[in-house]
Amino acid sequence: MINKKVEKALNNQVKIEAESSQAYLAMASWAECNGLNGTALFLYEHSDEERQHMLKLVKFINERGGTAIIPELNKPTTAFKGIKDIFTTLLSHEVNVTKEIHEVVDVCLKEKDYTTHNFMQWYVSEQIEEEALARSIMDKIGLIGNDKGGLYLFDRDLEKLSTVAPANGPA
Ligand code: OFO
Repeated sequence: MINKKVEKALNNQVKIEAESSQAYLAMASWAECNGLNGTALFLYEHSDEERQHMLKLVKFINERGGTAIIPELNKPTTAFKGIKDIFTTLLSHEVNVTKEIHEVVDVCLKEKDYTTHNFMQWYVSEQIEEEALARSIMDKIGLIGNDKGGLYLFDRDLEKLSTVAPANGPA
């Protein structure tokens, strides 16, 4: 049977991942409505990834004899000033998620739950990648400044970064 404190920490993380998915979905929709189709595609895909992160936790909790709680979610921000605003929000969100992941790892260690600790290492690595990606996008945005042509190219670049073909729409 899964340790109760670990179960609680994992369920808290379920909510965080679900809220990440909603936050990026709101950003994707905003980008789509504002003619930034590459950015929208990238963010729709990112939203799907966060849902996968959530599902992985739900299944793990249940498989370990715990009960996953499907939570009520806070409403995400839906209005943005532009891509800089979006990706600044995204980066600070990811930094915060990393802190939360580390909290879960901390509970695992305190409770000597090495199985969950091992499971959580996937999330630790994933956060390194997500933060690095968000920082590299912020660097590009810094280079663009107010250049409209640069924004066009940036949007196209993000489309290329997405694995889903634009013609098919997000999976
Ligand atoms: Fe789930 O990795 Fe971002 O938040």
